Amino acid sequence: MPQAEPITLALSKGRILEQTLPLLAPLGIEPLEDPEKSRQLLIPTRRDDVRLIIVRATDVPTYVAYGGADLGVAGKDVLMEQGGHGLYEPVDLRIARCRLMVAGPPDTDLERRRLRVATKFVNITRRYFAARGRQVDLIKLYGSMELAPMVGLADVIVDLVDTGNTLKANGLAPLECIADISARLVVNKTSMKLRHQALKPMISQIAESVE
Ligand code: PRT
Ligand code: MG
Repeated sequence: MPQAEPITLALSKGRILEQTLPLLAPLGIEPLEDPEKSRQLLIPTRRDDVRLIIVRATDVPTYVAYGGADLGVAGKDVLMEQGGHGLYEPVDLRIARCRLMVAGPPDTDLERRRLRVATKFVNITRRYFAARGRQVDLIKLYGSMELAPMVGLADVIVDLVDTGNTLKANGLAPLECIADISARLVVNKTSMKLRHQALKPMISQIAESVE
């Protein structure tokens, strides 16, 4: 009998990988090479029915939604920003936790007209301020958001905050919390139907690892 395609799980390097592997170990899902060091992006595990793929954090929902992976781990920030279309989100893994915040110089008047907001989270930011009836000018950045207020590019930023050290080092303060963030297990909707027998127990076991 031909062996079924292995179940493919999409992860991103860094804190997601680091904090997800301990949740997978009890299921026997342990990479055969160090994904953090390997140049290979498709990594076999101790289970021959499961393999990992290593992609950019922001690409995880795309791989899973289009079936390039059956499962993945993505930050709630990424899912909120992109919309999470075509995905089930069955488990809050409670890892890679942080907060999505409005931050700026401590004396910032958030009610000022046409507040200039620099962020990579343009969709979340637009929705957040629109829901409060505040008109803002959005400036899309891809990184180093903390710099924008210091050089006058923006009044405030919307970014992820964990310890707050990055903000503080750049003379900024947290001003408002938009959302508490953690990583979620995401599942392709078609896989969930067609590979239910294999995926259902795996999802339950991962959920148990979280407890
Ligand atoms: O780094 P790269 O551009 O390749 O991708 P990425 O930044 O999307 O990946 P990664 O691994 O940095 O983040 C993956 C996910 O981890 C995010 O989508 C979040 O869900 C989650 N996460 C948790 C964080 C943080 N905590 C976090 N602190 N992501 C980023 N940060 C950054 C933040 O942007 C800021 O620059 O850390 C800095 C703030 O940290 P503190 O501790 O100084 O407040
Ligand atoms: Mg990063």
